[in-house]
Amino acid sequence: MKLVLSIVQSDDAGRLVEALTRAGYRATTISTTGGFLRQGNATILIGVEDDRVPHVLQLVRENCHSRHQFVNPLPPVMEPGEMYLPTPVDVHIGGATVFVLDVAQFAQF
Ligand code: 2BA
Repeated sequence: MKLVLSIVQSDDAGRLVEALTRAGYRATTISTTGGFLRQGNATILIGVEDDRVPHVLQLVRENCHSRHQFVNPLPPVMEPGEMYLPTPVDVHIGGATVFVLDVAQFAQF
């Protein structure tokens, strides 16, 4: 058994979980925050048999889309009287960041 851990953008999470559930998979969504942008995203945990992993990854690929976002970089340390004009930076956010982990044991009580 594998645990597919997918970090996706919040806007895609609902559609992905719906597609997974419709296809008969079980999923858990955790609200998470990206370390770089400090913005909300979603981490979706999907426990599946090994041979189902390619199909789960296909559903993730189909339902999660990359986007561009402009962010203001952190201001530098300034001397009194200096002025800082922030220039927004274009950040490309991937559709999904996926980790596939081996499951040592699965139990439900
Ligand atoms: P964030 O950490 O908020 O990163 C959002 C996007 O910012 C990243 O998109 C990447 O394009 C950019 N970025 C991140 N760190 C950067 C840096 N040091 N310099 C320049 N640009 C940077 P993605 O790579 O698609 O990542 C989307 C989200 O997936 C991340 O949100 C984070 O929550 C998660 N993630 C990505 N790689 C990860 C990893 N190796 N381990 C754990 N979580 C990861």
